[in-house]
Amino acid sequence: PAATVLGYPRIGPRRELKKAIEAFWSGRADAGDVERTGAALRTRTRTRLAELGLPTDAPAIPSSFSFYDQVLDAAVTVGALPERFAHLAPADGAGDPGQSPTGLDLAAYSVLARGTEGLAPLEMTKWFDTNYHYLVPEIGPATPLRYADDRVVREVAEGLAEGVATRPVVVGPVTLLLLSKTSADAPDGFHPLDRLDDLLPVYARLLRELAAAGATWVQLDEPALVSDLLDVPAGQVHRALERALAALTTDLPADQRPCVLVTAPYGDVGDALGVLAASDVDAIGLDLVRGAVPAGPVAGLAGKTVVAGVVDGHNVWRTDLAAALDRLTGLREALGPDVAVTVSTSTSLLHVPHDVDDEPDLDPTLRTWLAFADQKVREVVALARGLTEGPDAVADHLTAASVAHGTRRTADGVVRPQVRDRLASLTGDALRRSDYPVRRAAQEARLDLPPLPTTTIGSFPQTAEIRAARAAHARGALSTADYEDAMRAEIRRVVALQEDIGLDVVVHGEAERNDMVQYFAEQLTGFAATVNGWVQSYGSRCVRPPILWGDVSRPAPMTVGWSTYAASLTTKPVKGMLTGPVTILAWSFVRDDQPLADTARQVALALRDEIGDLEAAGIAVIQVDEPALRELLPLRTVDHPAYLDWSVTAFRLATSGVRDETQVHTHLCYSEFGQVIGAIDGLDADVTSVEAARSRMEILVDLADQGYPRGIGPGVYDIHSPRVPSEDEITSLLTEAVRSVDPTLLWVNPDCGLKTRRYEEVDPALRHLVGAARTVRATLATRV
Ligand code: THG
Ligand code: ZN
Repeated sequence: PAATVLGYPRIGPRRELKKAIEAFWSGRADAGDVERTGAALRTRTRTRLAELGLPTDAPAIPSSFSFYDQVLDAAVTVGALPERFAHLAPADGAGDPGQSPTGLDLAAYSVLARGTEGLAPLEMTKWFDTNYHYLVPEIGPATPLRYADDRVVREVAEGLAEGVATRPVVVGPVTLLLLSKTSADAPDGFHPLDRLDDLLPVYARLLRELAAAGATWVQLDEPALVSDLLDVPAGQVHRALERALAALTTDLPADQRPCVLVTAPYGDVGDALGVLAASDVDAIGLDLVRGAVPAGPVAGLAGKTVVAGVVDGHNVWRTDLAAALDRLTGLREALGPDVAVTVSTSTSLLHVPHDVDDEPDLDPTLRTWLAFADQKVREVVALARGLTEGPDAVADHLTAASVAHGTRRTADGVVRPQVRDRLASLTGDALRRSDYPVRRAAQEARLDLPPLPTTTIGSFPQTAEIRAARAAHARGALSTADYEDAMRAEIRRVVALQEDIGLDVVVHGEAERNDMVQYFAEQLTGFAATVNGWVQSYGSRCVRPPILWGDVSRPAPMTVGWSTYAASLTTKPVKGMLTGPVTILAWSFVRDDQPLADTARQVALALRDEIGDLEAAGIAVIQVDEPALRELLPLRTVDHPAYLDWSVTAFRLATSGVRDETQVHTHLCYSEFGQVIGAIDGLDADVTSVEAARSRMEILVDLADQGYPRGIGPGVYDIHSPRVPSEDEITSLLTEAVRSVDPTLLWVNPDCGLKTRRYEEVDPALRHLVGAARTVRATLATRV
């Protein structure tokens, strides 16, 4: 076909899938209800994509549904159940040749994703540089690999029965293995990629089954090709890719397999393009938003199709269609007449909301600058027509897009001279505080904390009452005064609880925050909020990223009232809580008309103002969270120095305006710190808390090895699990910690915010944490 998209949102325009599956988990619905909701959403997707202009007789419409996650689905399709879940596998001989395996039922599938009492779920981690999270398959030498679930095949048949030829989308074999972790029982030196030769026959079988069901194309997503961050050298990845593609194309009779499209979304395909071109695949999907258009002919491409991802699947801006058409024409010329070009999105549309026209409250001008999933489908259709019939055939589309881009360049608020002038007038001094020893002495004198001070990361449980009050306020059923009263009552409760538990540095608990980015976006200029703009973050959980469209400034204080109210209730230091510039960018749809670094500096300056006001109001400890510092790390190592430079600069710009005696904390989530450990030092925060409970404090060894000189709070309570750690357990973690870190630099805290936990867990866990700190403190005293 001339146009396609690599994938479409699965959650539904009103989060129908989320509601259905959560109803199933809570026992309010049965699996049949969820299956019916899934089927209805798939029908809607096919119909909608056809209405938007994708043909129904060519495989332009992707079949990219999932109840939870596409990586989990691929693992389930190939039967890769970790040993601890083996009892969930259907024992009916499924997977025998000729028999169609029915795979896991929804309950078993949910157990892999969510675990049960005593059975840990698959780990979850970031999907490339997005705010989507996938489940990490576990593969060892003995993990079963067999064709075990025909759901993808049934969905092809389902489409055909409704008259729509779809292109099933499956995570490719190389990416599946590269994203898997080695199962715990594997011998040293084993890597999941060692199982490639066992996996390929399973994919080959899947391809044969798809062909038999009527699929003429299949899409294998291989985003691992664009990343240097996976632990296998590129040469080895390319050899694996060669073998995989040979097994799935060359070695299969053409009448027994669909045509194969291999995609490389999220970045520049780099040298892997040569491997793809030299193989017998039928089509190659390139991300031309992040990656470059090949400069000239590529050996081996003749006779193949390049699926040109010129429409950004990962952001919400309307495409400059004339510019995109120029790139497409350039691509066609570079590749020559023997290579077909299909117009597409750079990535799946999973990362954007469904439909701009479903946003009643958006500013009408801003709306014309945007394209959500449905609008992007129309864009690829128009571009495809422009490419085949010439620009005149789509002149209206090109004009409308360029008019929108024109108004965007000059609209009020896109450029705010005051913001630009202030940034331009800053000098290097704005990024520097006094030397740490000087600050440390001033802070110790002011705060007078015991050794191993205890604190939390900031948020306390968001109870049903808090959510209900926020919802009532949003729909006008609760006045602002009453809402604020309710929040103050919550703060009183949370502060009293912390005093009772004996925490040394207390927080106000963040009851008033819906989300750690949305809350700030609502109060800064340059951001817009959506009503229905939900995007899947993991499983049934969604976020509504704000749209950062203009220059950012802070009209009024955002958090000072809540923090000072908390401070008025206690004699202990209260920690002010802010979200850092990198995280605000990472979890928003960010303007694409200037470098991220410039946008980050604007956000940083607004935060600097807030921090100044908190300090002036007497708040002595201020935490600026950067949980997404690792998330925005570029997938290519050559891009790391520039990223680490601007991200660290933004954080320092936000935090360096305070006096010596004001203590700046930061918090970073997610365990793989290797690549950002230098940045942690560069942030120059007085205290850094990190996730460490699950990795037994490994990061402390790394930080100690590089002589990290400032305060560090390794999380000693894993808040991602409902389990309450015992006091002994925390004591043992802390005892380990004081061995690798100077105890005078050590803080004691959970490893992340508590908002997703319940008080029944948090209350005892924090008491154990304080008890453990006291125990280890006593051993330090006797040692001195
Ligand atoms: N905020 C944003 N992005 C994030 C996180 C966040 N990305 C990483 C991590 N945290 C993802 N975790 C979550 C955890 C919970 C939810 C979403 C992402 C969640 N969402 C509610 C839901 O789907 O029901 C909706 C929340 C709401 O009502 O606003 O629970 O913290 N931006
Ligand atoms: Zn965290």
